[in-house]
Amino acid sequence: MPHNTPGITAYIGLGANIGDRELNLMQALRALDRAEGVRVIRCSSIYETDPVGYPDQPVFLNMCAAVSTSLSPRELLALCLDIERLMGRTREIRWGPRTIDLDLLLYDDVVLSSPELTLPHPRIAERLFVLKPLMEVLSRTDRRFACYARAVETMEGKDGVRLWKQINWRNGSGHFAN
Ligand code: GSY
Repeated sequence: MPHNTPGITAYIGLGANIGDRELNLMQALRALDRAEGVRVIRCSSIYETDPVGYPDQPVFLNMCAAVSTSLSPRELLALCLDIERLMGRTREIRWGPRTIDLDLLLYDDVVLSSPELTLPHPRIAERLFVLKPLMEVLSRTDRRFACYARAVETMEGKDGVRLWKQINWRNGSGHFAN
């Protein structure tokens, strides 16, 4: 997608808890940014987070990216699944460890519920490991901003989500600077 093409803004949550977790996140971001019809426009900090759902597994690194896209929600979901597959993600245990996880959290104002995709992602407001990084990149004009900010406030003080590293995504260049 050319850099000046206006696109829909979507938000993707990334997580990894196997192998070189930071490298996995960076590779997934680059794969998103290089894909036809997608540009990464903002990246959150990286958080180290205790596992939720299946506690007996390594701690995660989680972050969130805002992307501008000309893909449809289903095309963007398919891209996320392709990147997971290419990066060797397997799904042996439902809530289990993974080299990379890409969750389509929000796609513009779209609300939909189908067997393969629900938007907004149904568990955003219950998961501090999603909300904390999301609030760093979510547009302040987004109509859900205040609601998610309140959800973070109610969960603040709970352990399990620690700032790990700040990164600086140079818009469109695909490079990071610290
Ligand atoms: O839904 C994403 C995969 N996942 C995670 C995660 O990314 N981070 C943490 N902390 N716990 C998780 N449990 C699952 S499932």
